[in-house]
Amino acid sequence: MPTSKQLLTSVQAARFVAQGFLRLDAVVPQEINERAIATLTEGLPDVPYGTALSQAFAQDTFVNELLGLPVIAGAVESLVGPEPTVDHHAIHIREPREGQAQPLHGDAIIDVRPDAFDIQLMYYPHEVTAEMGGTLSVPGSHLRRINETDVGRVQNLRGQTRLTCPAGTVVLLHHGIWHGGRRNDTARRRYMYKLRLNPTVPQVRLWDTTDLHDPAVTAELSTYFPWYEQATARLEIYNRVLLWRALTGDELFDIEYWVTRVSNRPALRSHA
Ligand SMILES: O=C(O)CCC(=O)C(=O)O
Repeated sequence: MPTSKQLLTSVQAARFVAQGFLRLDAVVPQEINERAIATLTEGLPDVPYGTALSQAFAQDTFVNELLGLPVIAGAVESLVGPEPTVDHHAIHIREPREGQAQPLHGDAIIDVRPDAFDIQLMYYPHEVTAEMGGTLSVPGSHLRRINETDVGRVQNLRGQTRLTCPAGTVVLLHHGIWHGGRRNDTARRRYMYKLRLNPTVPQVRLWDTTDLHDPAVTAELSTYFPWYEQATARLEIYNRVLLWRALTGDELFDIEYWVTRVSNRPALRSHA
C-alpha cells in the first residue's frame, strides 16, 4: 500500500465542484471496518468544535487509521488543505425496520460563502444494500442554497442517488449537498460515521494541478443534472465558475461567458 497522500487530480476536483461529492468505494480495509462497527455500537466521545484534526483522535482509534489511509488523506487535503479542524462528528444509525425515512435537508442554515466550503466525510463500514437505508443525495445540489430541512417537502428528484456500496466506502461531500438517510427495511442496523471538517487555509490549488488545463476540467464543470430547470441550470454553472475561480485563483476562468457577462460594469469615464 502506498504511504504518501494520493492527492486528487484537477479533473477530480472539478467533478467535486460540479457534483458536490466524491465517492471512494471499498477503500477501507476490513480490519478497520470491523473495529469501526464495534466502536460505533458503543458510541464515541464528543470532539469540541475547532479541535485540530491532528489532535482530535487518539492513534489507536479507527478514525485516526481511516484518516491516515493515503487515498483518504490525499482527498481530504486536496479539498480542505492541511490541518483542518473538526466541526463535529456523529454516528448515524438507521434502525432495523424503523418505518420512516429522513426528509431531504442540508446540514446548516443558508451558507453564503462563495469561496470556501466544509467537507463532510461519510464512512460506511459495512455493505449497504438497496433495502438498508443508504444515504440519499442529490448530485449537483450543493450550490443551490437551502435552509436546513426547508427542502424536506421535496420527495424525489430526477437523478437523485440512494447509496448502495461495498463495506469500507467513504463519500466526501460539499457541506451544501441535499441529502437524507432513507428507510431501513432490513433486520440489521445500518451504521454511518460522519465527520465535518473546516478548512484553516485558503482552499486554493490544494490538489495535484498537473492537469489543470485539461479540457476534461471544463467538461466536468459543465455537467447538467436531470433535475435542473432549463434556465436556472445556468445559475448552477455560474456558481461553479465562481467557486472554480476561487479554488484556482484564475479570475478569468469561465464557461460560455456566464460570469463574464454579468460582471461587466464599465466604469464611468469623463468625455471631456
Ligand atoms: O443517515 C444517513 O444516511 C444520513 C444522515 C445525515 O447525514 C444527517 O442526519 O444529516
